[in-house]
Amino acid sequence: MWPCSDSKFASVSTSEVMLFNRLSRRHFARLAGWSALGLSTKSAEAGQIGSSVGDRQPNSNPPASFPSDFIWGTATSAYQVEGAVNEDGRGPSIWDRYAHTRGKILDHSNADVANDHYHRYKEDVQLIKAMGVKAYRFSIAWPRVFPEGTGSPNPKGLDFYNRLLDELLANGIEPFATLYHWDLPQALQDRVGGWVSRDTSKAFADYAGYVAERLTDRVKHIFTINECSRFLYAGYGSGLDAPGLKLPQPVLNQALHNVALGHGLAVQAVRAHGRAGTKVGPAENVVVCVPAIETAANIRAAEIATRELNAGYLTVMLEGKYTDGFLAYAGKNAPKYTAEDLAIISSPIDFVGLNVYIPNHYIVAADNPSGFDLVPFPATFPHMDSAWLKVAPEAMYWASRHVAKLWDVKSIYITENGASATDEVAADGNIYDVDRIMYLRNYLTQLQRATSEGVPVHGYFLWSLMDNFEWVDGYAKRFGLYRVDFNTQRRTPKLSASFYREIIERNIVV
Ligand code: PNW
Repeated sequence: MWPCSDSKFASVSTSEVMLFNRLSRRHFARLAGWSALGLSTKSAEAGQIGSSVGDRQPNSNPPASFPSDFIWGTATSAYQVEGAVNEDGRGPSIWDRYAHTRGKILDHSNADVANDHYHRYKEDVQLIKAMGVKAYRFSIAWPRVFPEGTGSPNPKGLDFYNRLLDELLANGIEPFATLYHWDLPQALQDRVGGWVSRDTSKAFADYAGYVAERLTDRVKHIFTINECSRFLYAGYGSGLDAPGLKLPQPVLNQALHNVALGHGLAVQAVRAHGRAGTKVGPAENVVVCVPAIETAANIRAAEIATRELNAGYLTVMLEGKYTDGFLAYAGKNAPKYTAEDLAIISSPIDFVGLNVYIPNHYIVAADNPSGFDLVPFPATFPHMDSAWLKVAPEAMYWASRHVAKLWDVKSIYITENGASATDEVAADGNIYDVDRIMYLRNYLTQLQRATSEGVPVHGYFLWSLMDNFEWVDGYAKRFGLYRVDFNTQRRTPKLSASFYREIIERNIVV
């Protein structure tokens, strides 16, 4: 940990001096990055001290790298950043309706304007480039492309993504597109009940095929659906997210099946209509099961738990069947389906995208029929600015390792990881989000642990490029590498933007 081999014998005061120097050196090393990102350097210069103690590199062993072809990315989604909800023929989505319903959004906001990314995308591409980020995961708004959900396409809506793609590629940034990030056309909700009907699964496939045919000359990686489990349970079960329904369990389970079916049909549509070689897969918020203590028995129990607790999503997509545990638990409320449905749902995919933020459960082995127990979370478990966002870096390691091992997955992308923080603006105008940096540093260390063991994680998308509309939290929770002033639309890089830039440049955790 300390720079010198004899450091463990050093007095506390010497250690403190060394640490101060080390921080100071790193601070200055970052200056190039800061100015490139437009950050103020005045306060940093004022902190300079002269000493030879800190001239050594912090670590005499070469730091552990990520694979040389590792893809460093960042992510957003259409409804959260685009704004321009009434422009160029876009139809309304369930989130427009929901955000405009009194009392649904914490700060009474909506995403009519959001980050105005629809008009400022060129500026935003430069924000990506300034960090040296190599790939950008964005989502396509279904209601821009098919304002009614089905029927006549709206070429002007698709044109926005043509412009965005051209701008990304002109700047050397690889586009990764998500087809569904929760903004269902309101017309489909009104006409058929949204995901309660398999008509929506079929409509999704038609939209997927239409997009694939027109964009896969430039987009080589497509994610079907973002976080099936989250939007389904929150939107149709608890009623917390759009469309705000609290459906009975059998209907909810059928909707769950329809979402998985929609994923499979979309995979097939991308294969049928996209250019040869287009890669496609889901972006799922895998239920992360962490062994409470890393014993062989607990690790095995956590694997069993992972398979069972993801039964409706990743497990059925990757195995082509619902687990016995899932069917027994659902009982008479289980979804109705055919063998053909299961074959569609498990259509071969090219990679698995994982959104990893939290440990959903700590697991211990148990002498019971399931083979595992869930350990309760103590009230003191630390979290970031969102109450749900528990800080447990090892979730990153276990999520990717379990998925690779359980289903022999050959390619994984971490499609989201990031943190909300309060992001106060300091007197010098900078945002010193060292709490977000702490979160990221530790999660990335665990990701490096995974890649160094051969877990095939090929890329990482940091959520998010910039602060944006955080669903029911409105603009009250900030996840960005860039701060956004939603009154002026000014974007300001946070310290974490410099941190990420440094990581990408050196391909190690810094
Ligand atoms: C993801 N949880 O949502 C979404 O894909 C993003 O659109 C969103 O902005 C981001 O994470 C941050 O919230 C999640 O409760 C929402 O575990 C909630 C949870 C996980 C992901």
